[in-house]
Amino acid sequence: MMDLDDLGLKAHNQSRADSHQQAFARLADTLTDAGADVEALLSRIQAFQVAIPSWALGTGGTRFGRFPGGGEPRSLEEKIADVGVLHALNRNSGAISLHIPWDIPTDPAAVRQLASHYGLVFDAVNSNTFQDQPDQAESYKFGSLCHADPVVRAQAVAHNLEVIQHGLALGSQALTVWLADGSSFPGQLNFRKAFARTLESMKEIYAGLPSGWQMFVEYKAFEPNFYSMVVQDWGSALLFTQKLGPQAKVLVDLGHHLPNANIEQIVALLMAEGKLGGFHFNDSKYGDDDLTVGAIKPYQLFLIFCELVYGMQQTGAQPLAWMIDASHNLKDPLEDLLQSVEAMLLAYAQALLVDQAKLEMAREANDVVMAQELLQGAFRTDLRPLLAEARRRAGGAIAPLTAFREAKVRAQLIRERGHKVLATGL
Ligand SMILES: [Mn+2]
Repeated sequence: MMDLDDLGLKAHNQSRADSHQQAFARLADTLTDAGADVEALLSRIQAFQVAIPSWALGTGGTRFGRFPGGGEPRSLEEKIADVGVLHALNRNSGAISLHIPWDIPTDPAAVRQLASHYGLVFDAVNSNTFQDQPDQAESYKFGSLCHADPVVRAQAVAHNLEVIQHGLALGSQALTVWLADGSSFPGQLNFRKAFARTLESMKEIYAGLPSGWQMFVEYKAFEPNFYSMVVQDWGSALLFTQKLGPQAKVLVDLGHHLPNANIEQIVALLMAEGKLGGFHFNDSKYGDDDLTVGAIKPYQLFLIFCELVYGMQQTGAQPLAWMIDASHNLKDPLEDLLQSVEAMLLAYAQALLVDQAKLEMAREANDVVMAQELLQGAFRTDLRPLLAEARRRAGGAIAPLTAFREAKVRAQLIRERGHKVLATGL
């Protein structure tokens, strides 16, 4: 296992101390002059923790091919170590989200201990009824929770209940259910029956939720089914969660909408209903592209965070589960995750900067120009020195990506794990 002392964070921060302090002091002056509370911003940034999914630590594939990088984690323990490295660098990656059965812990107590050694907790656990496992009796080819055959539905329900048990052993408090169920051809599926069967199955899962747990229902407009998905949009997800009960919430994945959907408006309404539970961050240009957060549409990301910040102010801090859900073929997965977390933190900090009182006045006065000025003024403020200061104070790196490269982390991992390894699960 990689020793976190090998990251050389002290030397990294010392070599950048002067230029960082100058940049931060300049920014802090500007923000203070504009009426912002810099210390309050710093503590809110430090408190923001993003869950890293266990499946994002290897090089993702496409339907056409996969080009693995070296040193990918070969076990759950190595995945935890990788997230530990990320968290040591940026201090904002303090949670890990597991996919069952890809990451079944054989010794939960030891796994928990290892995670806490790195300062990590276990976020939502994810069930998987979108592919068949070698040892399973029934196939999910024609659906899982919606399947016409009650025996298949029962198997899918039992799997979800088993996932909850794994999560309990690790200290998780939420189950995320994403279904590939749907149809690819008109006439294939009775929409109403598919919905009703799925609801009955979900009720059985919901009944098995421990107290204090939440069940997140994740929707997706299309793929892998290309005519209809049983949980196709936030409307159907909201219907399911309303029928299930207060422990059921909707999970928004940024890549799961039809093109040009106004995601920030969806977020606003779900929060107003108290029904937003979790978030999967990624970025996309066409569909569920699973690209690095903020890589394509950083302004949309900012507008979404504006609604999240406003919603949290209005309804009290709803404990939302923030997670990255991205995977692609090109970058070092750990560098990619550092970029994603940074993009989220930047959008969050910029959203915190928006003067909500002035914005509301502009809206009430129909001052469209001023409303835009207020939003874009925050979006165009370079808050990177603020993030760096938050990290430095929390014991992380002033520049995580640079520190990662300076410490030659990937080379160390390749020496330890080898060149031709495949991360388990993908
Ligand atoms: Mn997702």
